Amino acid sequence: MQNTLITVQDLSCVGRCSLSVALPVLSCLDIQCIPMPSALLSAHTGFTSPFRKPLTGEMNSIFSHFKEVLPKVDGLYIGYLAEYEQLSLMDEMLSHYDSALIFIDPVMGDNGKRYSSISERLCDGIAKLCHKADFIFPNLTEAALLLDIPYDNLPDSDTLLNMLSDKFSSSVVLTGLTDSSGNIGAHALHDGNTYSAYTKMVPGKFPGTGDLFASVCVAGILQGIDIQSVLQLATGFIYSSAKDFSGDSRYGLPFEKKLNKLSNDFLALKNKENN
Ligand code: PXL
Repeated sequence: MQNTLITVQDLSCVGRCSLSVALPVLSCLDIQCIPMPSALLSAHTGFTSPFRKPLTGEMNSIFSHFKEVLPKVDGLYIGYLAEYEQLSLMDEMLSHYDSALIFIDPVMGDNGKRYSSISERLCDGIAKLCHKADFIFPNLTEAALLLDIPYDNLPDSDTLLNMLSDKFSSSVVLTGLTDSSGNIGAHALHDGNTYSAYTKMVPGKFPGTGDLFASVCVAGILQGIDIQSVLQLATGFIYSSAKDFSGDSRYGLPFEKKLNKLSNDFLALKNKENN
């Protein structure tokens, strides 16, 4: 049976991130993906002065109707939230869909800094929400914010994974890590086991990479693929999308041509899991 998932994130029209990447990736990995837009932006906030409208009132109306037309979902994937007032609705949704697997990507910042559009109050609220997650997907900046420790003095990744997992009683996928050879990848802690996957680093900062990564992981985990394979699938997909990139990195990774291979690789993993 096909899995159904609600994802709560912004719709940023220009610059591949959030719903613009979650919808195609989750769909191509056989999830019925139901979007709940948390904000409408002309472009993500890496561009100068985007139009930005939080959709808090609209989200409440959408959820009222979801309660009629969508009695059950298999997963809830919460990403970028636009304002503090959206948190009480997230609590309500988590209580309502109490059998769903809960994935939270605590989108709060990058490169050691909080995003300017994410207030300190919203950050604290997102951290509180993470206590209700089954899986969280922080990058190093978000790990520092979640643990309230300085970004410049972070412990090693295994210690960080344990601190996050202990604090939030959840599985953790820590993204944007580099190893001693300059490769980039992710570590995970799930059911007491650790996992990691790395690929060659492609120089440049590509907004939306964390959203692409989390979307592949969410699809894989929800469908019972083992965590090691999920991390390898996600890092491989990102690398293949990034390796031939040229141009303005604010527009994000050109992942579109790689969806076909992603889908085929995923099917092979699913078949292996079922045999
Ligand atoms: O990819 C994270 C993200 C999501 N949504 C918006 C953003 C960003 C990062 O800058 O600006 C609107």
